[in-house]
Amino acid sequence: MGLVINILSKTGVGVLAITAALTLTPIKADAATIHATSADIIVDGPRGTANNRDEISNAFGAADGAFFELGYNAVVEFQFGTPTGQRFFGPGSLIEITLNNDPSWKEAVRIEVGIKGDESSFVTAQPNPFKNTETFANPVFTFDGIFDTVRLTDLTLALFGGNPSNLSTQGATGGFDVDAISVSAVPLPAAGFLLVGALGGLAALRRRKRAS
Ligand SMILES: [Ca+2]
Ligand SMILES: [Ca+2]
Repeated sequence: MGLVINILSKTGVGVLAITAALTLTPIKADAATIHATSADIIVDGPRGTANNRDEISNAFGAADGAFFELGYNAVVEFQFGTPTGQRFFGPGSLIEITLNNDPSWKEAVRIEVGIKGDESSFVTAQPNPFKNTETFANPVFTFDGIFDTVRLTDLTLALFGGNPSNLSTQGATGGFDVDAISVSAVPLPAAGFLLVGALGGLAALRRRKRAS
C-alpha cells in the first residue's frame, strides 16, 4: 500500500495542484466578458420609437448599433450572462449610441450595481453621472465588489433639459440610448467546487501518506 499511496501522492497531487492552478488563473487575468441578457423596467419614462429604440432587447448582447432608449427619468435593471443573473465584478462598459458626440444628443445616466432585490446592496459606480458628452477612449464604469445587477437611472432631462411631450424634435433626445452593457463574469460555482475538491484531495492524501 505504501508504494501505491506514494505514487498517488506524486502523480495525483501533481494533477490536483495543476487543476487548482488552472482553476484560479482565469479569475482576474482573463475573466470572461458577459453582456446584458435580461432587463426589468422599474420605472418607465417617455421615449421615442424611431429605429426600434423602444425595443429593450436592443440593449442585450455585444454592441451592434441597435439601441434601447431608457426614456426620461426611467429606471431599468439589467442582468448578465447565460443563464442570466450571473455574478460579476468591474470594470463594466456602457455603450451609448452617440457616445463622444457633444454637443448634439446630450444624455446621461446614473449607474448603480447591486444584488437584485436587495436595495441596501446597491452602490453608485463611477463616473457619476455617466454622460455621453464626455470623450471616452473606452466607455468604462468602475466599482468594487461582486454583484448581479446594473441599474441605470436616466438623468438626461434633469441635466440637459428636453421636451418629454415632443420626442421627435431636435434637442428632445429622449433618455439615454443603450447599445450594450458588459461586465466581467465571476467564474461559475463549478470552478470553486473544483478548487475546494482539489484542496480537500490534497489534504486527504497528506493524511493518508502520514498514516502509512
Ligand atoms: Ca435618446
Ligand atoms: Ca445593441
